[in-house]
Amino acid sequence: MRIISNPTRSEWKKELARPVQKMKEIQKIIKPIMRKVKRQGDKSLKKFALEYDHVEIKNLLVSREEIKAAEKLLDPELKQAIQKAKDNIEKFHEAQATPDLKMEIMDGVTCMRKSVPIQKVGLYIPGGTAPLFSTVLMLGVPANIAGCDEIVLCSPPNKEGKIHPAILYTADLIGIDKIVKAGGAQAIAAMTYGTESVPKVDKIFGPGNQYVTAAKQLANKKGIAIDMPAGPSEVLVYADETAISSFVASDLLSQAEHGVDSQVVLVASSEKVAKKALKEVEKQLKTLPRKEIAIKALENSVAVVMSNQDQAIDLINEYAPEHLIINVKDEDEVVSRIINAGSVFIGNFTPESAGDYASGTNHTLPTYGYAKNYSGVSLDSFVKKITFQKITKKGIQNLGPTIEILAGNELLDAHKNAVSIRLNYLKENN
Ligand code: HSO
Ligand code: ZN
Repeated sequence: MRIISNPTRSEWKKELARPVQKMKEIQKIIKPIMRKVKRQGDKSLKKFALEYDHVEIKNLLVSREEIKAAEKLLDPELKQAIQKAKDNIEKFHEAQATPDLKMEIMDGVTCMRKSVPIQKVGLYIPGGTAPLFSTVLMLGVPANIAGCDEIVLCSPPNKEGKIHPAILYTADLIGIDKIVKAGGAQAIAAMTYGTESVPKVDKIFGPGNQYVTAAKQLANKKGIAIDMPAGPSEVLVYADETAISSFVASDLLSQAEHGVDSQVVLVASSEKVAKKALKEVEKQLKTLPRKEIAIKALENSVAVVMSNQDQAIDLINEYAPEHLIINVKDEDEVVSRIINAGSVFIGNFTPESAGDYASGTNHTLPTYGYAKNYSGVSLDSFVKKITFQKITKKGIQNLGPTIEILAGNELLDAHKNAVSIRLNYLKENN
């Protein structure tokens, strides 16, 4: 991990550039996959499972027996931990419900707003090197609280044709009964177009590799909503001399182990703080089973010395990290000035892992600088907000003339007439 000292504003972009994503090229590869799934449905999903997952799948849907068998394979300790995490995530997401709104704006004119669940949602849970059953909680729990009618979960099968037991157990605990053995772009295509086994959904959620991300973007072009444009995981730690360097290092490594394309950034108040933390990174790295992945991620990573706090905050807001850890003396001041970040972790005893798993916040967050204009997944992501209005005779008499003037000045006479016709009717019938 390289160190740079007090870069000028014009250097920030270059120094903090994220690893390039070749979305256009990947989209070229996945377009034919999407097309095949659209035309051939389940048959193509089985063909792709053979080609990419190297396994013959007879039934794409996971059976009750498979779920029961998965449950038996899990330690009671893990089941308890999953339950605890679920409780906390439920608590925090239930509290996010917004009450329906009803307001008499002026005499006879009432406006209302109501949250309505998105009917069908699709959750994608990656397979690969880590079985992300925590993501099942992060997506499934709010989908349930929102009241979505149908929740379908797709995850790639392993070489034995199975989905990781903890993913199955967690999905079952939440009550998701449609679990599909399909991964990659083909799974996203299945949820986009629908197949014999997979329902077409209204919105697709979840992380994935570049192929999954590109497929979600194509799905979005076909009119399916997506949670957000996702990229590799990242964390920025802002540390001064009050930070405990071994903690800082552990947080940097916790994100670096996600994938070779992850990026971690340390913003340190002095060179001494940066060097101490990086020495710890080297030390802890040696002990990690996923050190090969972390080492590659650290090559994309940087420690930036920013001696001036105001400039450090500007740099953080410019980078817009997915996760921001604040380990500085003036934490309240810094927290109050953060305007671009997916999720913020405050103080020496708040590791990012808490939010990744069990504190209650959601870990599906905007990466790649999208924290500038996207929020992380929350209960809101699973609902639409519909507005309603009711205007009485008195109401249209009160508001009508204003609408007539506005419509007339926009040169939209039909709009104006929709009001005038009612006002005249009321004049004639009174
Ligand atoms: N840090 C990841 C989420 C995760 N970490 C799942 C562990 N498991 C993206 O926010
Ligand atoms: Zn993580």
